[in-house]
Amino acid sequence: MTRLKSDDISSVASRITEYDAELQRKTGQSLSHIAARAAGQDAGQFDTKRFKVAVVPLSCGEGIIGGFSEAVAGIIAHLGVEVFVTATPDAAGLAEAVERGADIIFQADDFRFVAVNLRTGKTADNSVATGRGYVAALEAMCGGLEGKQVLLVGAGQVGRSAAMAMAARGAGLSVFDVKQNASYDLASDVYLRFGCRVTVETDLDAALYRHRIVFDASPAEGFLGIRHLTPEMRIAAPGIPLGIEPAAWAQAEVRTVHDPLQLGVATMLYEVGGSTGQGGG
Ligand code: PYL
Repeated sequence: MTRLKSDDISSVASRITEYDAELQRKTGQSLSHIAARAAGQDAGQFDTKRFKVAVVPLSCGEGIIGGFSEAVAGIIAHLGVEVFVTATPDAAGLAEAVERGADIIFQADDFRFVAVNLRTGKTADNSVATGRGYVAALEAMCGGLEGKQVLLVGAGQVGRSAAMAMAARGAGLSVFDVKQNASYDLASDVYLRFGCRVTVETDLDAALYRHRIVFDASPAEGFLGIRHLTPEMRIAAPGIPLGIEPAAWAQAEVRTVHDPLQLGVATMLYEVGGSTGQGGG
């Protein structure tokens, strides 16, 4: 998992309204609707007033990322839920969150970013939620994924979550990973769970010419260029850094969903806040 930098997230809270408007232009749906659907919830049934959320900074490992907790809180506030960042980090922050009446806690160390519902015990993992959230956004952007062929780049935690969510929606999958056995492992897991065959790609450049829908769940930079772009291409790109080369971004942006935290955090909130539906790692 690539570690975010302060610069990646410095404008997330201040630009969240513009971000949501852009998302609606690209997908026809708002962040709350996409995240609710990704979490198996009905946005209309989700009572945002029921919850108080605490974001607790963690100083372990490489330490606190400036602005990270505030970015997470900004996304949650935008969704209409009461939220605060604890004044203290770590164990003191956990105690502060509980003492101030938090129902749900968000916290991230260098290995996992999780949400925990203290009332129900439900948990959500950012990698799993990000895969699901981006699939819901891609589905909205493409008018459905049933019977459509998608090239998944990256068979890591996010890519795996996305593969399962796309297979569940009836999409045809091709997968490329620099570690070929990761592709074959994912292909066999998808076949075991859904009975559908996944094509393992070994030449990424050639695969990009043959696919109109791309899910970039890799930390690779700039592998998708202008030469690959076509007017009907649709791209979901949770991967940081962006897999689309800078020269292609101007042309690709209108058909690409890409953000450092928004879709994943929103989906986590609906997963742990929801009454039914799946959550967890
Ligand atoms: C959750 C993000 C998404 C992509 N990479 C993940 C990452 O950067 N993880 C590290 C998060 C560290 C947060 C730090 C803090 O500010 O509380 N412990």
